[in-house]
Amino acid sequence: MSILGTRVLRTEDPGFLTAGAVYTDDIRLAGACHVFFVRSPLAHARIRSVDVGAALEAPGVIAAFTGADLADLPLLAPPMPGMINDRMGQPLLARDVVRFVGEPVAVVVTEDRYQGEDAAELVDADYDPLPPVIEFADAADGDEQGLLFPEAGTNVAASFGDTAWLKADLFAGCDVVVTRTIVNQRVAPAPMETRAAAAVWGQDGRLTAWIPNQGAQDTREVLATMLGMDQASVRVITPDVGGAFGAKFGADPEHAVVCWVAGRLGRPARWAETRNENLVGMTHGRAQRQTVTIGGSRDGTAAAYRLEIAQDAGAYPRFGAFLPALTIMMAPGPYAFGRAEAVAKACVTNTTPVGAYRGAGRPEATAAVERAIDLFAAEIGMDPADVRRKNLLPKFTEPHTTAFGAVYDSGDYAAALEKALAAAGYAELRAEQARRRAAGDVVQLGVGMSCYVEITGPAMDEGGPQENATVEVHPDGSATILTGTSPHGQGHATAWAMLASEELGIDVDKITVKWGDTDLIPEGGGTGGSRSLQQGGAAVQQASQELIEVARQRAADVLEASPGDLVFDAGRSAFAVAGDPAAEVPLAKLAEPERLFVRAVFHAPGPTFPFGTHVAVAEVDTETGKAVLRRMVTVDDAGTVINPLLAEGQRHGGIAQGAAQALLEEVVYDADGNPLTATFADYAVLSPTEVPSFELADMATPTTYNPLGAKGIGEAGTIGATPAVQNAIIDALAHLGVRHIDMPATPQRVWNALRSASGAEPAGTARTGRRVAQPR
Ligand code: MCN
Repeated sequence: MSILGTRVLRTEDPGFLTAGAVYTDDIRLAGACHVFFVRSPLAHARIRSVDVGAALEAPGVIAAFTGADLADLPLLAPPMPGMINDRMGQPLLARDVVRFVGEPVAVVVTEDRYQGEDAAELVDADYDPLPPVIEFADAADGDEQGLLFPEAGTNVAASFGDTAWLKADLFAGCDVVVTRTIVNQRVAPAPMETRAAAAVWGQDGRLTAWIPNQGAQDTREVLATMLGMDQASVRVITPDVGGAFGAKFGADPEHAVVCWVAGRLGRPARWAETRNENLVGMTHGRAQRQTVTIGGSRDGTAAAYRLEIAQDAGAYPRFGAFLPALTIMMAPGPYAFGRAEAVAKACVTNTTPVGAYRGAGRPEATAAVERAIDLFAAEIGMDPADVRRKNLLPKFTEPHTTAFGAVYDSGDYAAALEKALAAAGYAELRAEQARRRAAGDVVQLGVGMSCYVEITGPAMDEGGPQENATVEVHPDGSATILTGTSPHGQGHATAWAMLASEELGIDVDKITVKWGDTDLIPEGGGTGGSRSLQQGGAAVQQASQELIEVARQRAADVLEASPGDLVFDAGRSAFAVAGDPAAEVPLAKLAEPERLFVRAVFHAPGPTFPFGTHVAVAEVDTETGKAVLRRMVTVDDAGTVINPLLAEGQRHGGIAQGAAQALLEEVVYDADGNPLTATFADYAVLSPTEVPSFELADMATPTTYNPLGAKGIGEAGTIGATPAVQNAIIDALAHLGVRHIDMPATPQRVWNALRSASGAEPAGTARTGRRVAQPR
């Protein structure tokens, strides 16, 4: 019986639950010093001087360095050169100007960790404040508000199309046209494990760095570039990683500084940031302002759709400046709009740089189009489910190319919608809603849905999506897998062992999976974009199958038979001669005297496009504005599922994070660029008490792009859940005239939306989650 598709328990967990994990901060290096960063308290200022003299006298201080000490090192270059303004690189420690609160300005290096924070207080940095540019609109208007990089002559980090290209007649012939600007707010990835590094230089001049990351090979490349080194002189090791959510891809300036300090002082160096540093120093996500326009006829046909994106890239362009490219690619989502267009501009502002956060660009696309569909439905007075039914692309089994150049591999969007609506009991929910509306209940019911299609496994490099794996069988009957992916909670050790076990007939618990050491595995694409199973898992399967063929030759010699006459019995993990089962040799025996291993590279024809529908049920208290998520029903079609337990875990985590954006989470700055959400007391991370148990319905439309039939599942939750929850909250108040509420739907925002809809003045402005006063 096949092990694939079964609920094998995570082999990672017994270790995590007993011996414990080994995170970067657990790496003990004899004689290590500790690095503490002095960070800018101002959002935008010219540095007059940084005096570390007093800090050097403090107890335990070994050294202190400023940007001047690192002046020879290259800047952290923006990604995607040519596409993103390359005159906006970040110095590893600020040199002349600081551009966001939290930007590293200096380091103090101490014998014990606790001494660093105290000594940092004694660093005397003198600044001349510059006008901060906090709002995107001000940034786009660079000349008047000021430029972050005067030498660049603009605050625009990247443009994707031009508003001049927008067609004047896009909505010609539409009976109804609705337009609205909506905010996809800035959020913090907030992994449980903050950023960290440990570094040591060998006698041979080679650097070894332990860094929590999503792909050691990419981290090595970025680190080597920042340090001006050859990649061959850098070894990156990935310890256990306590969550990453897109924000640990590559390396940050701090990681490079820790390595540099270790080299300069000739002794190992360690660093682990505080939660406060993490909330201001690690890249944030989302941060788009979107203007959607949708037009169509009163029968529910949406003929045309336009999306205009303003992307806040933060102080230094990172992956965030590129996010709109993915948003634009997925702009029309699963819909068959006759006409659609999208443009974007990414600008730098004096805020924390924006990077990838679970979904990276695709949740923003889904949020925009799903709000647009609901706005259109509300305008024509039609059930939002019916509007979706009318406009979804019909089922297709051959690849479908969109106007934005995406090639959707396979899809059946209407089936996902119907399945989710049936599982939710849609008709009953609407009946209950009608009852409460008629009764004028204080607590109203809302049903929100979102249909999505996303892209997983996009290739960022030339040569198309690919990944490598090495599978080795040992004489004792065990096996080892080396993978170029880099799990940090996704369960690859379990899934990759299942894939090899299926081919080799070796028990899962006898298979060890290794990743994240660039000396052991020099190449690899890491884990992001939900690429791992469809590319890395497919490589494991391919290597295992090729290993059986190598072993077949050896078995033929042992059994003195022709390879073609041999049958591999995976149940017994042995080769036998066809028709003579007594003549057999176990696979493990063929692993000596010569090692038995195969390295395979799997090339995919393209990325895959998972899809689904989320239905959220929310209750909203019309007196207090408090919204509570009551039910979350989802269909997430990721093709063939290898391990439902792992896939469901991914869905749960993603749905929770997606719902959190709709309900609570928001990074907030004041007008001077001071972060107001720099602790967990202020940044409202979701807890289990704010979400119901999730109801997951199954659907699997295999892809032909890999032999597993698998698409990605890692980000489905954050893509589908956010607009479903937002739509549900708005739907609860639709009969009272509410058409839109920006995220997060805090009580104050909801209450103000109700007041505006009834013609009353809104009270105050709600900018943050838990800190806003409850209306009385
Ligand atoms: N899987 C499956 N069948 C499928 C698809 C996936 O059984 N059809 C299983 C895979 O075997 C794997 C897991 O589900 O164990 C996720 O696989 P995949 O969809 O390929 O995604 P990745 O492993 O590439 O994970 C990346 C994705 C991203 S981009 C972010 S961000 C993210 C996420 O996964 N960050 C996470 N999930 C996270 N989970 C945790 N715990 N922590 C994070 O930081």
